[in-house]
Amino acid sequence: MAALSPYKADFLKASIDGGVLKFGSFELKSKRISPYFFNAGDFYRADLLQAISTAYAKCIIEAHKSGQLDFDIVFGPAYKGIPLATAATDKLAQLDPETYGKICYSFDRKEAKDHGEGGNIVGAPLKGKRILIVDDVITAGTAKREAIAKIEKEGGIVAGIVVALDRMEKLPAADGDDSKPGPSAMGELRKEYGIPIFAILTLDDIIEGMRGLASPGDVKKTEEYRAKYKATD
Ligand code: OMP
Repeated sequence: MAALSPYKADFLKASIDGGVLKFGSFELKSKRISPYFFNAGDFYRADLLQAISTAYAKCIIEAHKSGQLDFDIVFGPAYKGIPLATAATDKLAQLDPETYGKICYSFDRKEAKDHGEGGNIVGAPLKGKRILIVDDVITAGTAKREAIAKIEKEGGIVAGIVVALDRMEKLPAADGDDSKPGPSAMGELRKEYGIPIFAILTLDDIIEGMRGLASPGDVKKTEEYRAKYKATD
């Protein structure tokens, strides 16, 4: 496998050094027990926020330049997506003010507000605009489906999704038998909505980059987890 590009390698190192990417034993939303966990809520220190916003911005710029992504608004689903989308918008304008100086951000409320300005959305109105969803992790894709539904209800057009980590896992089997091969959440979302989805890091990237940064035991357990749960696409 090719070495990680410099911005991905920097981001992985910052995530491990900052304790955002942890190794151990963690129960996921899906109930799978994972030897690693990425908690985007832990990017709360200024230098870590800089690291993640730089990585999102570089990933978005790369996707934009490749012609696969065009957008007007960066949308962060509540709660964890909110600081990520806001910081990414700020970083985009810092890195390339001419292209991204007028890009907007927006996010949703978990509870609808019925007084004051009301509504479910804070920030730029979504109606008729191309929306880029910025979120933390894709495992089964449920959280992204909810965000897409909210955006479409507001009249926005979902242009794409950028996440910090694609865990590359097969969707949980309907019959509970996880030993069979299966498609990924990312692949299914791409097909279902016809939108491009980008990840700063994938599980393959983590395994490639963690050697030297994590213990050989953690590398081995993460490889075993990948062998068990990696999707076919
Ligand atoms: P889905 O793609 O909808 O399953 O959502 C993934 C969600 O799982 C994230 O938004 C987190 O709440 C949580 N999660 C992590 O934050 N980090 C991980 O490494 C793994 C998970 C997870 O539970 O799968």
